[in-house]
Amino acid sequence: MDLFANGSSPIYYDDLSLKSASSTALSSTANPSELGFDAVLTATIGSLSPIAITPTGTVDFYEGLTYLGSSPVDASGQANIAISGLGIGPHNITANYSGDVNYAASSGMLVQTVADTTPPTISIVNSNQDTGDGILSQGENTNVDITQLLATFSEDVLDPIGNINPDDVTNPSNYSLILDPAFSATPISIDSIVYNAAGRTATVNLNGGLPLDTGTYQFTIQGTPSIQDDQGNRLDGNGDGTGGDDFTLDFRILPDRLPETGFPPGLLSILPKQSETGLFTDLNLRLIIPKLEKDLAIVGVPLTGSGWEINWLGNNAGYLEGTAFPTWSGNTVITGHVNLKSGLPGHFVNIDQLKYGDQIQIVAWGMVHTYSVIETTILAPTDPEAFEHAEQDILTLITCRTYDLESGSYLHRTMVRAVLVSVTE
Ligand SMILES: [Ca+2]
Ligand SMILES: [Ca+2]
Ligand SMILES: [Ca+2]
Ligand SMILES: [Ca+2]
Repeated sequence: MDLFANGSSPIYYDDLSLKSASSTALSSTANPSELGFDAVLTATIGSLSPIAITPTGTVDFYEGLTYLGSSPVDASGQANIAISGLGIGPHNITANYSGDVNYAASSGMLVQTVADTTPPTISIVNSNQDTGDGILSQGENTNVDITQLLATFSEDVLDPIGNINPDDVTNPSNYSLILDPAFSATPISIDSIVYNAAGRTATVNLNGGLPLDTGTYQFTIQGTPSIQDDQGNRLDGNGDGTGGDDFTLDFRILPDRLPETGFPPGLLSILPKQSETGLFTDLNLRLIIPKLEKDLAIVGVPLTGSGWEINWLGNNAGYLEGTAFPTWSGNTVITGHVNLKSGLPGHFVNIDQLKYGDQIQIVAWGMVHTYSVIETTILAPTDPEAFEHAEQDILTLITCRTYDLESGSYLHRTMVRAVLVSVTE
């Protein structure tokens, strides 16, 4: 007798009577599962037969009437399928076991629920103009003209019609840009937001379309009230997995030009009153140049909307805010006058005499950081080389050179670059 010659009904009935009954139990690795993540469904084929013969055959999986796929029953009597792309809510899943020589067919069911409990995060922020690498990084220093910031979210976020819903991605009050956050905390206008749902990117138009001035900025995207996904999960600004907090990004716009570090030689320069933001901070650090017999206090020169204000530097050496803090890794830029306002030479007048291997020291908190000169060069005032990024501890000294009577300014800058070679007590 050939039971399997065809699928006609009477033979199928005979077939059932000769096989053991099977059962199909369906389970899921995650139920509810998270939107966008796979859950693996397992159909386990069981038997009531006292003789345990491993079932063979295949299992077809359906979501409602939609075929999801098939999988062979393995040596442990199981068939698996990874399901992805299911929308939020409950889904009726059916597993149909084909049966085999020993076992009759059977089916199992499961309600797979998909939920979204993951809050959106900020994947990347870029600027327009672009800083050259497609990202405005945390703590980045740049001198490009920025009129837009572009925030990309990890998932699509709520964008109701209009811009006034407190949770709307296009509501300008969900964003802020603050100039000089530690001192004057001046808000920069957020003009409008354009949201691209496909790219999940909010383009934030700033400052009336004018490029941001030089200075230190903090950009914030609100987690409360919140930019949120369509399930009400609020922005996870700090990326710790829990929503409802702000995203912040600090960056600096540096000047295009190196600072003027000299007054006209031989003339007494009259200074305007020092501005409040231009006040220097005594950093309790000293700059020592043994070859030139210099031992100078280092003061901090704040970065303001008009660049670094160094007119009041006097007999000090000035650390330019925005470059690496002295003795920290990175490129530290320190400036000094070539000519003082009295018209007399300043302390940096002879730094062009420093040669390869000469030493420069920074004394900080009882430690002597010794740097060895690797390069002395003449730069144009707009040359960005002085501010080149460095991973290691680099010290860059700059001052002016070549006073031009006609324009009343210095035509060149002298740059001395040195690398850290030792730290001693
Ligand atoms: Ca979500
Ligand atoms: Ca960048
Ligand atoms: Ca909107
Ligand atoms: Ca968080």
